[in-house]
Amino acid sequence: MRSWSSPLVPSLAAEGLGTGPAPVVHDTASGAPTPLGGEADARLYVCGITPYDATHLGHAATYLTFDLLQRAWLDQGRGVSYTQNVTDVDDPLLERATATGIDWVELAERETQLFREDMTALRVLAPQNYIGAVESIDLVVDLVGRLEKAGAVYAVDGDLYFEVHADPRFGSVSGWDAGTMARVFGERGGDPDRPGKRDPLDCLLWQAERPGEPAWDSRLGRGRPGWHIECAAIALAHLGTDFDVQGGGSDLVFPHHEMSASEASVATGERFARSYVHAGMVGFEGEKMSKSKGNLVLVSALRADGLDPMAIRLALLAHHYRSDWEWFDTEIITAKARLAAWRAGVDRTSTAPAAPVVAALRSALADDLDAPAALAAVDAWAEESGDDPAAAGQVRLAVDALLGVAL
Ligand code: 5CA
Ligand code: ZN
Repeated sequence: MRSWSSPLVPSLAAEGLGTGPAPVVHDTASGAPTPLGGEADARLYVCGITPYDATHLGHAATYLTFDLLQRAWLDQGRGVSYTQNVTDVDDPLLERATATGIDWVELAERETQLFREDMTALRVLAPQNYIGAVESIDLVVDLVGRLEKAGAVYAVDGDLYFEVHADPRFGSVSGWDAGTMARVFGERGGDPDRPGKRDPLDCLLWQAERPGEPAWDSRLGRGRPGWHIECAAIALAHLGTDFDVQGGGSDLVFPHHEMSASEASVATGERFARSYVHAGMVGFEGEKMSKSKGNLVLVSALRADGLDPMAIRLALLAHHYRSDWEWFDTEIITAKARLAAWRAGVDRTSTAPAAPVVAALRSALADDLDAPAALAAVDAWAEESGDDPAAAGQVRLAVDALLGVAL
């Protein structure tokens, strides 16, 4: 699938500003701060959208989290290999298509294109591999074959299930107990009560064709892929095993990331991802912002209102990625004022020196992607006066490279 075009990331090293440290982030699986070091290119997989509605601020906040992580890696002088999927066939998409009378392929294409435009406007770094579920069906079928060889697959009325306990480490991503898993599994697309399953948590790998739904011919019979195996197959094919980070919003910790990790490690005998990084949930008016609740604040709507995408970016960065937070329309007023203050700051002919603010930005990012601390450092610099004629240009570059904000 076509990706979008990434903004250029200036090299601070090339400007004589040195390099940054390896980022340390909170890993959901271990529950501990984890240094994401290494010499080779960092490999990142982030779960992409299910394109049945436009990008809301919660999605944008999640993708910005991994944009910051990549900027920290790039500032170290490390390359990044980034893969993101598009769940372009799944129940919610098909249900929305039926409810609105739009062809599901057309709906997916339209919303994916809008997402690309939103990401471009927000200057979010693009994945090199932007991969749809539909174009990955062969990969899914192959991976199910490997699970069959491992003896971890069984059928219920023609649908194929993954036996989660084939993975001795099942449960290690979320760390949840069986009762919590069973409850949340049912709430998030799972089918714990389906008769014929060996374990309530076993998850669907391949769903046999249902009347009126799209299906593909395969060795597994005519049908379509389950959700978790989609991300396992795409990540393994484009990044390999033992990649650095599996990312997404915290609603994906269980079952999605738990299941993908187990499927991939049973199929390959190797670890799926080294670390699991999750962004908090963004709410609006007291509830999680979600398509089904209809309380979305859309990036495209804010853009259509003439709001500077850099102000939207700053409004999102004002919250730490791990916190759950609520959007209030007043956030945008604060963000516009901040953007104006920063722009006035870099337009001055002489300012306070750049080195301390660059160091503060780097240490804030390296410390679990602490964007609010990074913003505070730039706020302070923009208020301070000084007689350095070169600093404004350097701060402009650092804000671009590390925070992705074009001043
Ligand atoms: N296609 C799947 C992942 S494979 C999916 O969850 N799609 S989604 O469109 O529902 O969400 C896209 C991304 O945004 C996911 O990483 C999800 O965790 C994140 N996300 C969804 N809602 C919110 C929210 N309210 N706040 C923050 N992030 C969110
Ligand atoms: Zn996913």
